[in-house]
Amino acid sequence: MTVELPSKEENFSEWFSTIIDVAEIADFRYPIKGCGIWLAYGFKLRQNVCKTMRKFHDETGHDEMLFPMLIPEDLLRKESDHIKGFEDEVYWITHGGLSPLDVKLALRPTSETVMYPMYALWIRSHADMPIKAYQIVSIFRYETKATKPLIRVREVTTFKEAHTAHSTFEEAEEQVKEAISVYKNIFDSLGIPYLISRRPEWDKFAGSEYSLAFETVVPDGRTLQIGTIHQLGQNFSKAFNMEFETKDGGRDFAYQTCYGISERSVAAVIAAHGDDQGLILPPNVAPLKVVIVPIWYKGKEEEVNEACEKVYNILKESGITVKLDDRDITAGRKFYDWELKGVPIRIEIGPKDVESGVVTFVNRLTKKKETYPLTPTEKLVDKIKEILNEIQDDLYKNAHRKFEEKFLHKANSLDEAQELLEGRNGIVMVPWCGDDECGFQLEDKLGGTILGIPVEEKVTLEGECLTCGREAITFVATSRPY
Ligand code: P5A
Ligand code: ZN
Repeated sequence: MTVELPSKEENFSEWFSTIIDVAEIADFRYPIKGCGIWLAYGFKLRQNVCKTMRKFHDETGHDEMLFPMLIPEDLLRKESDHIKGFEDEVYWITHGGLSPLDVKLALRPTSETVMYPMYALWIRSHADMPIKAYQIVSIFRYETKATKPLIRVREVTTFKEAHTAHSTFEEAEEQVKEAISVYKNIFDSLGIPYLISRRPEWDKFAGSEYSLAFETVVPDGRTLQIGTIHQLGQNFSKAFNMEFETKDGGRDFAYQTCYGISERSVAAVIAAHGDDQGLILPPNVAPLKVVIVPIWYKGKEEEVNEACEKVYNILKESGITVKLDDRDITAGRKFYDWELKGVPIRIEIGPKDVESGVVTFVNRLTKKKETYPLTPTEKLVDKIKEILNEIQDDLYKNAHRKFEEKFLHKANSLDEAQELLEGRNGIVMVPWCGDDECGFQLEDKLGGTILGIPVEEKVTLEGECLTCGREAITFVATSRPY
């Protein structure tokens, strides 16, 4: 059965839910809201995104570890701002079998309070630092806003959280910078455009000194926060008694940072690159880079199959993930399926190709068809790698062009800003005096959210605070977020 996809540009939300289902990414019919199943194809995509996260963390000296999922109530309550921020989102375990537990156990909503008591045991002197650990695990948040597959879930199954400890504040500041560059590398290799901003005071991570957020924009013009980085200062280290001997023999508490990314990053890949025929997956993370479809004609099946198998083996040996689709259904149906699943290159081989010693490529992004000689095989492999690189680059460029041209705006008046947000135009920068109260009023008037002060965007400043009319000290990014 084939389905007509909703238009991605005109009805993104519908398109997204449909594609998750028909491209076999995930199934969210499980009877607990916000909990879903990664299907085989989606799981492979997720694994590849995790691989990308691991690569950039590992190569900057982060160590992958694994900590418990349960938090005793007293530990979760140790840092007072932290628990205030998470209180309404925690799932509690109250019983072991039929017996009530002496101490309630929380399912981790994030792992600061799991990891830091252990850090306190590990850190005796400045020489024990830095600690740079991460894990990719499930966390649980009883989200009150409407849940949405991969975007807002209650079991976050792909929570990459990194937690660091340092002997000076300056080192922790350097770590924030490294985290920014790790996250840039991750999102860049997924081809996802982003704006980095410093969250306003009232919206920083519970227990942090300040928070930075990466935001992307999906086709309906709403922003999606795809990652955050937090300077924790000494808030947790004091609460967890992470005291150490300094270089000059004194005592101090560790300086910390943490940063996280979830399956929203997979949602962002899907949102950034698909079209009305389905997904278009960046070759860097596509579960299959190439699919081979035999074009059978009566009496010519054998030679077509032979050529298909030959190409399949050549690609497999050269390390390109490839599938030979020999299902007994029409070739047209196969084209449809693999377009839906976003496989970057389709190779078609029919009797005519066999006769002329060529294969036919179809590029999923440009839909361009091209033939290329089957031999010498090294050249064929090089050609395929070249097309994969082209697709990777084009996806990056297209997504970034669209982001910059369509979704980044500046407004100097309330009307202008309102109109832009109303029209679902992504991120709108407006002048702001820096006062919290003005910020709240601005959010009310705009019917939007202040994301924060852009960290790297160079916006020249002219204008008055849209709420109070005083001279603005900065531009803030505003949007309608998911
Ligand atoms: C940083 C890692 C933290 O929890 N503690 C450890 C810090 N930050 S955060 O901003 O609360 O979460 C990090 C990112 O996780 C994604 N995320 C979610 N994704 C899907 N469903 C959810 N319910 C959910 N909650 C958070 C966001 O991308 C967020 O930026
Ligand atoms: Zn103001």
